[in-house]
Amino acid sequence: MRRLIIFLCLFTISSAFAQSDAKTPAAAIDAFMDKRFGMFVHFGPVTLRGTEIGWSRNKEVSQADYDSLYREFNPVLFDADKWVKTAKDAGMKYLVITAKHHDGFLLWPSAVSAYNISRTPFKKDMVGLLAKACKKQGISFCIYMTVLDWHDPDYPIHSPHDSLRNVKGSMPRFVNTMKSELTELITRYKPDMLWFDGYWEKPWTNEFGREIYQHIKKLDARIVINNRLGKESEKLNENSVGDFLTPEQRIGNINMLEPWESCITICNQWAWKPNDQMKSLKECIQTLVKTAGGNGNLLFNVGPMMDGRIEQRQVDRLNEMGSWLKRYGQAIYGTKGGPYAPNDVYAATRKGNYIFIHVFKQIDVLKLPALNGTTVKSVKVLGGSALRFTQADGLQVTMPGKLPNDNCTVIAIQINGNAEKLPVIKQLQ
Ligand code: FHN
Repeated sequence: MRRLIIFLCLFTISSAFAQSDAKTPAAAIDAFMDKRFGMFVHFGPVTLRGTEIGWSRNKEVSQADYDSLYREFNPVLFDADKWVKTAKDAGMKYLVITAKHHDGFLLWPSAVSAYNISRTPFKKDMVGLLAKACKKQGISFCIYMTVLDWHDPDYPIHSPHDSLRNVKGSMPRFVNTMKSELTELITRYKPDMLWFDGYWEKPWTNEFGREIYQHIKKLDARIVINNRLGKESEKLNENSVGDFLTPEQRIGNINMLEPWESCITICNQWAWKPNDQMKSLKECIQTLVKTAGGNGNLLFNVGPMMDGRIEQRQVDRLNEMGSWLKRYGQAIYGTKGGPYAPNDVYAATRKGNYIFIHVFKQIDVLKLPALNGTTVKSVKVLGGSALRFTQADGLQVTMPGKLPNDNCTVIAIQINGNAEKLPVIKQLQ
């Protein structure tokens, strides 16, 4: 028995070190925030209908039809290496896969719950293949897991759309199942981050959230966890559970104190939708820049098609973002937001003794509020030529006649001190 306890302790410690280079949970959160840009993937049998994952069950798609889609689910063109390469080429540093969404279907061969990918014609362990591909290509592997499950009879809501909202269930049994599924995911696939969702429904409580949080931290103390295990969604405090805030489909406000990540779709729907409207390159780049300018990360969502491929137009758009990041990425990765809050003309990031101004529009003179006690030593287009500037009553920079990049051009301002210590200035241009 003594040997078993020693082994289990050593296993837990080694598995924690194996999962992240970070030495402490706080360092793991800092490392996560330095990544700035990740790929969100919403995928499952619902792609056979092209409707929204989870939400279209018992609505656009009958419950019986939706729950039998797994029998046809066979994304034969799924290639984990290609998904991960698409993320990498886009300049994304982490990938989050919906291993279990509200419809309860598991994208891994679980021994805990039978409603899983091993029972489909596809059969393969999609979560495992993505974990392996991420490790091979140096992308951080992360998992999305819902805390509500409209398919599980133990969960007391079987459909958000009708009277099946308060039926007999057993939350203690449901939470135990969730713990067992999480143990499988953590011990098999060693995710760096867990992205929970579904906290808003009545059966879920902060107490369940804290129970799950502790369960995860016992298995791997360095796993970063979002704030959706708890009911408090707007701030990190004694009523919240998790390590970072998660504004959704919007760019979060500048926040230098609490880690945060905006999750936003490249199209409109989270899961694949035929002919869905896709965001322009300008909107994609400026969304990323304004998020980083607010000191946050952007988790940008794609919904792969039923055959397992990500639509080429989405791959191409992400590639264009990657090209922009190849030129200006040093002004995004590992930076802090500010000191100027994002506005319609520019956003700002900073690192060491540099302030990066991400300019969205063609202007003659860039006017920046004074940074008390700071002297500007040089100003240039990042990767380009020096620019003339004056420092009377703030900073005025004479901009190039034509911006090198119409979507967003970065100006690098070298100062005489540490830019990361400057207070945030919320004054608009
Ligand atoms: O209901 C989900 C939705 O399907 C999607 O997964 C988003 C992603 O953050 N979260 C929930 C809506 O708030």
